[in-house]
Amino acid sequence: MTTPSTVPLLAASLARDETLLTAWTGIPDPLLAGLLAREAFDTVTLDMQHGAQDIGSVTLGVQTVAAAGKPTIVRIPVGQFPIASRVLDLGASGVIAPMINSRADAEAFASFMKFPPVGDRSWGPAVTMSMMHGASGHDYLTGANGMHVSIAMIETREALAAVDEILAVPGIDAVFVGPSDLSIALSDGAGVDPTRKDVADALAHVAARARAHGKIASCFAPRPEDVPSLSRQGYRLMAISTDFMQLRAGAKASLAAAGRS
Ligand code: 3PY
Ligand code: MG
Repeated sequence: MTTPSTVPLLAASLARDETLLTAWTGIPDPLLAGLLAREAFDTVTLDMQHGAQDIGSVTLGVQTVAAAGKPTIVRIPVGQFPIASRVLDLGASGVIAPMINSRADAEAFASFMKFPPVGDRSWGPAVTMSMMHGASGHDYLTGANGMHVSIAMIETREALAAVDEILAVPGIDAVFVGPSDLSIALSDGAGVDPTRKDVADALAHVAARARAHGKIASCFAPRPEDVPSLSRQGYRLMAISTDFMQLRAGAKASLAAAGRS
C-alpha cells in the first residue's frame, strides 16, 4: 500500500487558504516530534535556532512526523542558509529563517531554498524523493520550488521597515513574525512582551503587507487565544506554544492537582 507523500501537503494546504497550527519542538527527540504530530496540529516545527534540534534529530524527526501523515517545518539557526537546502533534501516541507532583516538576507535565504532559475539550490534530494513514492528527478526538479515553503522571519525594526522588499523577493513564500524578539527591538531592549500593543500593531501591518504581495502571513501567536483574531487578519500558519512551555504547564497542572505548587 502506498501512502500519500507529506512533502507537498504544507504548500497545498496554504494554497487552499487554510489556517494551520504548528507544534513547535526544540527537544531533539524524534519520538516527541511524532507524538506531537499525532495531536491535532497540522504540522510540526523542529527548532534548530533556540531549540536543541540538530541535523540528526531533524533527519529522524521528519520521518516520524511523516509517519503520522503530517509535514515538517524546520527553523534553522540565524544566517545558516546552507542548512535550509539540507533539510529540504531530508524531507522537510518548509523552512523558517530567523532574523531576515533586508532584501539581501531574503535573497540569500531564497537562493538556498529554490532551484534555478529562482535560486541556486544544489541537487541531492534522495530522502525527499524516497518519500514521494516514485517521483522522477524531473518531477521533483520541476515541482520543488512550488512545493517547499520558504518562510522569512520578521522580528526587528529593520525587518519591519524592509517588509515590502523582503516580500517582493521571488523565492520568499511567506513571512513569519517573531513577536518576542520584535517586542525587544521595538522597546530598544527595555522589555520582552509579545502581547504589547506595538507588537499587535506590527502583526496587523505585516498581515496587510503580505496580503498586498499575495504571500502568506505566519507568526508565533503571542497567546493561543489570539489565533481567531490573527486568522481574521490573514495569518495562515501559526505556532501557539513550544514543547518546553507545554511540558512545564502540564507538570505544574498535575502537581497543583496533587496539592503541590
Ligand atoms: C520570537 O518571538 O522572537 C520568535 O522567534 C518566535 O519563535
Ligand atoms: Mg525570535
